[in-house]
Amino acid sequence: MSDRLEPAPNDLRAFWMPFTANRQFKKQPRMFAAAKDMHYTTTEGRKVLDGTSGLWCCNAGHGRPLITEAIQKQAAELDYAPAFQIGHPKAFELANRLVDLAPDGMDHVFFTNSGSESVDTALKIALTYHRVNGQGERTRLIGRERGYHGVNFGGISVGGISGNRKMFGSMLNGVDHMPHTHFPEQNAFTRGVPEHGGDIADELEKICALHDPSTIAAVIVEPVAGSTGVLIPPTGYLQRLRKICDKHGIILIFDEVITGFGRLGENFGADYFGVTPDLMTTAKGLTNGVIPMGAVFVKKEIHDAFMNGPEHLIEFFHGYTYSGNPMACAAALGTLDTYAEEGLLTRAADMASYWEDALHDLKDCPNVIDIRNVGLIGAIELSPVEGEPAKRGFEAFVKAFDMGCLIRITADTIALSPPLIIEKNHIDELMGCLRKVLNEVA
Ligand code: PXG
Ligand code: PLP
Repeated sequence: MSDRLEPAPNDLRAFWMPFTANRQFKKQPRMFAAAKDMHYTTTEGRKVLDGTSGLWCCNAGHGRPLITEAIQKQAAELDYAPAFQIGHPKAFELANRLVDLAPDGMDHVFFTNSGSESVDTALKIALTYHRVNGQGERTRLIGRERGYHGVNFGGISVGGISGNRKMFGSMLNGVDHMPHTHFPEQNAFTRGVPEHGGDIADELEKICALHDPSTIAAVIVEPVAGSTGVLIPPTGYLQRLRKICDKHGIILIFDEVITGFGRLGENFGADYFGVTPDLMTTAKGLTNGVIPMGAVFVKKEIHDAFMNGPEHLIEFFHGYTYSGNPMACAAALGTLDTYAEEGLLTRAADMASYWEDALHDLKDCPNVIDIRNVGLIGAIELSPVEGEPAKRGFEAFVKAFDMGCLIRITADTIALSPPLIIEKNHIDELMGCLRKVLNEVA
């Protein structure tokens, strides 16, 4: 890292920032100029503890040498190779390494550039699979209220966050939504997986009855809903979904963009909950967030159903200019090496109980109405200011940043997902900072 930090720019007009309160930001900018391990450094040279792994993606922390070296070497050796009809060695090596990490039977990987692209790719694989399998009438897609599946049209159609949908017209046809799994009255302040509510999965049976199951292509859920404020599935819920999908020949997609790559203390959420989906969407932790990349994991039977017809013809009419981009592959391989060398994919399991205790200690802070945790994920839900939802949450975010901690907020819920390299002293520092923040927000 160079000693000199890049100065803050003084003209902020042109950049229309994503998912940002642009006018507020430009009056009071927050900018990072550097990052190493557990900390960011702002353009003023102030250290900020990373409580969120960037945006849930820098699972190995920042500035990790194996990743940096892999990218530098790759840029000099092979910068880009066409993604269609031509390959390069690292894409194949990476795909093999990934399927070795995946649940048994998920033997193939399709590369994308983000979680949103992984989701739209998985929906297309599901639809095409039924077509090539002689069940072309299966066209309906089922998501869930409060689900987040990225921002592309497929993802917002199956997604269940109203703010991400309401401006964008009718989206995809033939989509329905299951109810969400959040039961604060029964489950508030549960440590880990909540007991109440697993039977809400049976609502899927009602949806099947309504539309006739033979019209349904796929069901997509996040094993743990992250973006919507950390909703942990009640005991038995995912098992029930799996059973209903099996009964009706419906493809079950787990969106593992957040839960993949060690967040819960196992390779994937599927491993943690002991339920194997048919397709699994990933991104984020795949490259430690360093270079954009996503991957869809596919069960052998689904992949093999495509491998028909004349061999010179394309089997799946889908792909991105940057699918399996060499730089992204190098970053991913450096990331997997880092995870393996440091045992990071299971480290959340070692830290989870200390994390849980420290988090739930904040129960007595003002305005706290729920605390939730699983693996190295935490959420603190605050009561909204009357008539001004999201205000208290936003104030907490700004205060925490000023006090040296990076947190995420969804409306009035604080979400935490620190790098998996976190030590106990960092957990103490983060919770200490949050206690001060919560005592100060009005
Ligand atoms: N699926 C899931 C489950 C996600 O969490 C996406 C898809 C989309 O990934 P891309 O790479 O297209 O952003 C996500 C992304 C937050 C937050 O603070 C969450 C995400 C992204 C940014 C912020 O909750 N999740
Ligand atoms: N728009 C145009 C005009 C294009 O030519 C392409 C790709 O060739 C795309 C969009 C899609 O870009 P990407 O493959 O990076 O998703």
